[in-house]
Amino acid sequence: MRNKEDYHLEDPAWCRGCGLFGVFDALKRAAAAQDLDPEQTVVVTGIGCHGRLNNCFRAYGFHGLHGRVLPVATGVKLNNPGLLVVGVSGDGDAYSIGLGHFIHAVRRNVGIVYLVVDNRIYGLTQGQFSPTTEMGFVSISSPYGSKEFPIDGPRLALAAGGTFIARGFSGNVAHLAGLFEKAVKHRGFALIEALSPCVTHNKINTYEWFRKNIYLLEDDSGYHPGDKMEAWTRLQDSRRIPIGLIYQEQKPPFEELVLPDVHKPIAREGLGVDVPRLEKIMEKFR
Ligand SMILES: Cc1ncc(C[n+]2csc(CCOP(=O)(O)OP(=O)(O)O)c2C)c(N)n1
Ligand code: SF4
Repeated sequence: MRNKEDYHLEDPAWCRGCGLFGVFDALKRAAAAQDLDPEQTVVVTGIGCHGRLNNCFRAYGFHGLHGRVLPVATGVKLNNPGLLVVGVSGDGDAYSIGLGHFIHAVRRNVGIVYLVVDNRIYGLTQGQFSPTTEMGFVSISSPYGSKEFPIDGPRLALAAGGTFIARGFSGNVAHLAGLFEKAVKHRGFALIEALSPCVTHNKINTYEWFRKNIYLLEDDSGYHPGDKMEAWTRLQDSRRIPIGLIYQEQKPPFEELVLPDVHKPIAREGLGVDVPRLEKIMEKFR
């Protein structure tokens, strides 16, 4: 049985007090609680402060291009569906440059866990506003205050047919770890958005701010994550941010639908792969 420290490769180089420490801790706790095998786990990260997780969390890792976590993670899962594939993005990585991939991975229900660390800012590039930044926020790229209405990842995921939609807070590590454990057990695409302060570039959405504005869905005994309309209503409430498992349903994962086709004959003529022609094309790139 592994313990939390077995997943600790090295100390991360984040700013002191960054919410990413809480995210890292939650990942280690959840991995230890489930005794995850690092050799059967792949963490795919994008470009951003969150991307440093590959350096410090023990598992196979792929630190890819900005915004391209989900195509890589999908490719890994389809090639080796037995692996636990965890994608990690920032709010810029996921909802700005990576937004198209996000919607399609959600609707396809690819069997991966997707952790979006939402600090409502571009951290690595020194504090430009992001798609989740609040209207009016003053930053180096919005000196007169942002004029854009922010988007909400869980709301987008629900509209796109998401099957596991959760939100945690890096200031509540035990709760975030619990969400990660549930996500690992889910069959299909599991989104966890982790609200996470960037203490260096976002002086508005601090630990105190999040604590004041979030509430735990688990505290509400009348809330059931299977009720889509109720999930939608909670996500629409702009005064309070729900934390917890927001919505879950069962649908077949993409890989279970796609992979059996590999062994089937192709029904219509002309749709098969012309291998000699393909090899000729590939030869040009060698
Ligand atoms: C194609 C491309 N466009 C832009 C960049 C510059 N860039 C690097 S990280 C980043 C945003 C980082 O913000 P986020 O994804 O929210 O991650 P954080 O640093 O906050 O964890 C940008 C715009 C890049 N590396 N590649
Ligand atoms: S810049 Fe912000 S997100 Fe990046 S390590 Fe520092 S506090 Fe964390």
